[in-house]
Amino acid sequence: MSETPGSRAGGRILVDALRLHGVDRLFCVPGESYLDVLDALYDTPQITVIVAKHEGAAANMAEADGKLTGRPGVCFVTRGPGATHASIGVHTAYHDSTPMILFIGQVQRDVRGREAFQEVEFRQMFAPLAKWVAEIESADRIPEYVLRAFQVATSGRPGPVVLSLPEDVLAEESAACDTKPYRAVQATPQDRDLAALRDELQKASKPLLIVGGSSWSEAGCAALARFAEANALPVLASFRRQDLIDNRHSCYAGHLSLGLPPFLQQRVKAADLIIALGSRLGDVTTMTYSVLKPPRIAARLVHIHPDANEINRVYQADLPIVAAPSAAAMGLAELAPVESSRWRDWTDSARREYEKFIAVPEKGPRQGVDMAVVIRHLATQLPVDTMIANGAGNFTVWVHRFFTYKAPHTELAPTSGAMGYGFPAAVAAALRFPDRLTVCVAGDGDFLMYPQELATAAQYRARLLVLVVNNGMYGTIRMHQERRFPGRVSATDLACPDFVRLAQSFGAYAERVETTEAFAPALERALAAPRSAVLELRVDPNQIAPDRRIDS
Ligand SMILES: Cc1ncc(C[n+]2csc(CCOP(=O)(O)OP(=O)(O)O)c2C)c(N)n1
Ligand SMILES: [Mg+2]
Repeated sequence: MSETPGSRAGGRILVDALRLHGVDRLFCVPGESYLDVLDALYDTPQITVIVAKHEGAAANMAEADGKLTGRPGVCFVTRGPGATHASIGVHTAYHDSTPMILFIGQVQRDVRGREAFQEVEFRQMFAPLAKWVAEIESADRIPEYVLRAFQVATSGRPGPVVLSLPEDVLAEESAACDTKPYRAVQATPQDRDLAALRDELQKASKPLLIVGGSSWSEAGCAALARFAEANALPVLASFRRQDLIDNRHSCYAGHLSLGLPPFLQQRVKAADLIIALGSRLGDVTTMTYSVLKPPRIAARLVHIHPDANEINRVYQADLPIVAAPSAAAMGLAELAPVESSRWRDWTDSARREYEKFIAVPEKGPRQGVDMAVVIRHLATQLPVDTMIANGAGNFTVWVHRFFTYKAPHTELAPTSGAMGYGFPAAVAAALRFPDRLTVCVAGDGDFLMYPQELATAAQYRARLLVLVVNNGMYGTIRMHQERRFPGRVSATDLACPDFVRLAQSFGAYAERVETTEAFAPALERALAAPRSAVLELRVDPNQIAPDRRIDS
C-alpha cells in the first residue's frame, strides 16, 4: 500500500473506474499479467466476475452482454494467448455494432519490443478489428483512457474498444483522480429531416422500411411499430436484426438473410422508396449488393444511420439522416401519418407472402427430427421474451425462418457469422436475465467450438436450454461443396462425441431426440429440469436446408 494519501495502484484505479461507469459484471480468463486487477476485484463485490474456460467464449459472453444491455460488455484476458483467442468476440462486436471493451494484460513497459514472453503489439493487431485500440502507458492516465473507452464504445455507431494494460502500469501507484461517469452521446434527427422523409413517403407508391443496427431501446422499438402501423409500411429486418419489431405484427414482412427467397428479392427490387432505418445495408442484407445495386439504387433512398461515415459510403442516399435508430423512430412516430391506402395491397401481400413462408413445408425430411416443426413449436409455445441464441451453420436457416421473434433483445445472433457464438452468448444471457428463458440452437460443429462452457454455466448456475442439431457434418460448407464439387466430400464430415454423455458429465440434464414426435415431451422434461439442459436432435443429413436436399 502507498504512503501517499489518495494514492492507488493502477489495478485499483482501473477497477474503481469500472464501477464508476456502471460495470456490474465482467467476463475473463485469468492471467498473471493482470494480477493487480484481480486483486482489486477481490474486494469489489459490486462487480461479478464470470470466469469462462476459453477467451473466445469470454469475449462472446461480453459481446452478448453488451448487445442485451446497450452498455459495454467487459472482458479481461492475458497477453498474446488470451488476446488472440478473444479476438473473435471483438470482430463480432465490430460487425454487430455492439459496445464492448476488451482489456488485455500486457508485458511490462521496460521489456516492450523485445518479443518478451507472450508479447504482441496490440495496437497493430486490433487496428482493423476494433473501433479504437490503445495502450495505457502510465497509471496516471488510467481514468482518462477508461472514460474514453466507454465513450467511444457507446457513441455514434457502437463498437468494441481494446485497451492494453502493461503489467507494471497496473502495479504503479498514482494519485490520479476519477473521472465523471461516461454518457453515451447519440444524434437525434432534425425536424426538417423528418419533414423531408414525410415528403418522400407522400410521393411513394411502394415504400419499404428496412430496419437494422444496434442499441435500440424498448421505447425505440415500440415507436418503430407505431410508425410502421400508422403508415401501413411493410417492414423487413436486416440480417439478424429480427427482434426489432414483433414478427406477428401485420406490417412485418420478413428477414433479409443468407439464401434470400425469391419473393423477398422481388419485394426489395420492386420498392420505389427504401427507408433504411439503422441498417448499413450490408453485404448479407442486400444479397451481396444484388437486390440493391450500388452506388444508386432504383428506388429513392432515405438512409438513417448513427454514424455520418456510413452515409454515402456504399449507397448514395437521396435523403441522408444522421441519427440513432431509436431517436429516429421516436421522431417518425410523432409525424402525422400519410395517406397510405395506395400501398395497402403492397403491404398486405408482403405480409401474406411472409406468413406462407413460415408455415411448415409439406415435404419434410425423410428421417430424424423435422427442424421446421421444432422451431415452429418453440415459436408458438415459449414465452414472448425468450432469448434465442445461435452461431453459424445451416441449422440457423430454420431458426431465422420459422422462429417469430416477439420482443426487443430476444435475438442473439452474430451478423459476423461466427461459429461458436451462440452457446457462450446464451450463458451470458441466462446470467443477465435469470428470470427469462434462454434457448441456444447450435449445430453440432457450432456447439463443438465451446462445449466446455457447460462448466461455466454450471459454476454460475446459469439455466439455459441447448438444442444441438446433429447432422454429423459442417453442413453449410458441405452444401457449398456439393454445388461446386458434387460428390467430392472433403473436410466437411464431423466425428461427434456422445452429446448426451458429454452434457451429463458437466452436470446438465440431457436427452437424445430421434423423431419429431419425441421433441415436445423431451422439451417439457428439459424445461422442468432444475439446471441447464441439452437436447441432441438427430436430423436428416441430406436435408441441408428447409427446401433443399443433398441427395436429390
Ligand atoms: C469460427 C468459424 N469457423 C468457420 C466458419 C465457416 N463455417 C460456416 S458454417 C460452418 C459449418 C457449421 O456446421 P454446423 O454447426 O454443424 O451446422 P450445419 O451447417 O451442419 O447445420 C462452417 C465451418 C465460420 N463461419 N466461423
Ligand atoms: Mg452440422
